[in-house]
Amino acid sequence: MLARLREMVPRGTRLLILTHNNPDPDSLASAAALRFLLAEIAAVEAVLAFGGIVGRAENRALLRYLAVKTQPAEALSFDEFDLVALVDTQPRTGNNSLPPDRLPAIVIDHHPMRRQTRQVPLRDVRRGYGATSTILTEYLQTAGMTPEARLATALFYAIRSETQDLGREASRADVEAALYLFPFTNRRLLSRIEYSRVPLEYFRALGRVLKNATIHDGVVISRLGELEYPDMVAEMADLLLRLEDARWAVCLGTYGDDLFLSLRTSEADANAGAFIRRAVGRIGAAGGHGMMAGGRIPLKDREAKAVARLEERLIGRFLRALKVPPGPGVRLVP
Ligand SMILES: [Mn+2]
Repeated sequence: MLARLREMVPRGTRLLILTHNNPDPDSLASAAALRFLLAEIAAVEAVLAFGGIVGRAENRALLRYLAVKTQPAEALSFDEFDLVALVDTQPRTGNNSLPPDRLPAIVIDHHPMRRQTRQVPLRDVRRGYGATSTILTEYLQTAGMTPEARLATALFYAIRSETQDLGREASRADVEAALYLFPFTNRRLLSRIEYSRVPLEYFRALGRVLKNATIHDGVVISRLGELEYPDMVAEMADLLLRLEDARWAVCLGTYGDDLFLSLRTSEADANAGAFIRRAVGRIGAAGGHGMMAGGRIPLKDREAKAVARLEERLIGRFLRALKVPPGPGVRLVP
């Protein structure tokens, strides 16, 4: 892979590294690592970009400490770049800002392989891996490059958070990458990321999440209303899945002109990604892994009633697919 990267990205290449929209630690750390690697092996200064925003306090802290410049994908002119690399996402997934007519030159990811990815000249898609950051860590190791503290900290935090401390969908490779990185991390930074301060709005949103949550035979569902940031649905689904005996957690909320949804399950043999893609169907874009998945549906009608109808339809589909009888459920917080 390293030899092919060198070949594909000669000195002077104008390279764009794109993560998925509203990036999480795994995609941000992976992008930073790829940039670092290419600067070292090819003297190429790639541009990092993503669509949407980084909302979650931990992720904002990570990006701040990582100290890499990023650009909003919305403001990019893709013609200015010779090559595009996608990390932690793939073409035509609907969760990145790559124009649909543009084929990336490089894809590094750990989600199931998409059809269009097979046409990508340099692709490294490892479905069995818990994090894309693990793949990048292996590249650094193979290249004999020691990651400096901030990058090592970001990669380490990314692997840990993406796999819930190496417990969710983590492979042997993820454990090995985390062990390799740990001595190079800055523990003070790590702690500051993990225990980052949150804005007042966070607690207000949390209050709404808990108030709106209902339990349906092991399935916890919450409608969050208007989101402070899109990935809040994922953060809250993780939280709700901590309920004893919860098998699934589903969170929905709107941000801008889209409805975002997130799905989490405690069942290791489930296929949350396939499940959410079936539920969303053609009205939006969705995908994920075995135990975690997400989706986005463009709203045709932003009116509260229309949104509520759409949410109810989706929740109905989830409950039917999980063979849970319909009904109002039991309130999480009476
Ligand atoms: Mn990932």
